[in-house]
Amino acid sequence: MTVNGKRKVFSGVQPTGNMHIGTYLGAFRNWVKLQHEYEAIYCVVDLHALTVPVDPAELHRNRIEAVKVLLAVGIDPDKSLVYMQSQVPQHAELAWILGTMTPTGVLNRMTQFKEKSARAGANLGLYSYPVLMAADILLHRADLVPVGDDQRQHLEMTRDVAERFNNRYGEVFPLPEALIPETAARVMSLTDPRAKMSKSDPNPRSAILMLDTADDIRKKIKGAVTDSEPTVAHDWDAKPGISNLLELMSAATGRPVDALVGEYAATGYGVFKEAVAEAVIELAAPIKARYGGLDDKEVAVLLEKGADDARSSAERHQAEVRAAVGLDGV
Ligand code: ATP
Ligand code: LTN
Repeated sequence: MTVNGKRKVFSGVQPTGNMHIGTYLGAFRNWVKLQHEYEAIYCVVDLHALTVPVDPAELHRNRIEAVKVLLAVGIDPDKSLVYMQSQVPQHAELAWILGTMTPTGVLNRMTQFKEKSARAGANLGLYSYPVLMAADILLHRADLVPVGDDQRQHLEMTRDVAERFNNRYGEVFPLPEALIPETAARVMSLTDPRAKMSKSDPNPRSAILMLDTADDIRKKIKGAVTDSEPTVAHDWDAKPGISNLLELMSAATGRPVDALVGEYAATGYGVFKEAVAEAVIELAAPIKARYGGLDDKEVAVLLEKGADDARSSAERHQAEVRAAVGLDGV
């Protein structure tokens, strides 16, 4: 949807703490770039965070932390609208309406639901998680959604539900496209390179956090699980650990994977890992510095305004949905 000649970008992040380098490279980096070309709306999806058991005080703290991380990576509140999902009730209202046109067969196939319910047990919120996500995106009539590779299936479902709505009620929603980076779209765990680097991994050595110290980063990368054959090569089947580090370094430095393989093929893993660590430290340093200078009170003021702006835009859009389905007025 074009507003003032600009297309819209929307994305969300769960306030679940432990923001890691995968989140940055897979998603936030694109968020920052896109805010210069698009009308940008970025949301801390705190209702989504309730789908697994969470301590209220911890959730409360993590919501502010998440916003501070967004500001630290370079989201500019003069360019982007930043707000908390729970402050805008239209998300939940639209999710209900979209839920009535989402077949349960589709939800049963969602990989993230299958994985998370196997770990934490199933609940209705976890099951309908992708419907709320579709509502987030469609509420704002977004054209583009920058996410990591793990969200691909949810984006496809969002397009399907938008099409189903449009076919039944008329053209209300543009069909949003996912924007997934070419490198580091799925940064893998340092302790198990066959699993995604994840906030919820209990092993602290599995993920490089954006606020880790240089020393932590060096230790974690030095200890990253790799194979015993010493050639640095990009081969996800035979060398997932080294392939992950190559992609991480490529994304951090902007140098192609091939060039890195050329330089480090014969140096052995030790030298290569040190180079990866230094590249990641350099990437994280300015983010950490900006984070340290942020003030919680200023962030709260920004969020008040963000919620006001998001609510008024959401209400305009939601009025159109209510009218389309026959829920306008009395
Ligand atoms: P996690 O699985 O780490 O607990 P999540 O993926 O459920 O977290 P968010 O932190 O909300 O939830 O994800 C924010 C964004 O970061 C999403 O677009 C997601 O695709 C992306 N992302 C998360 N982990 C990675 C990763 N390891 N590699 C690339 N992108 C990632
Ligand atoms: N499911 C996403 C978070 C999320 C999101 C969204 C991303 C919720 N709503 C809307 C993009 C657009 C995740 O787990 N990373």
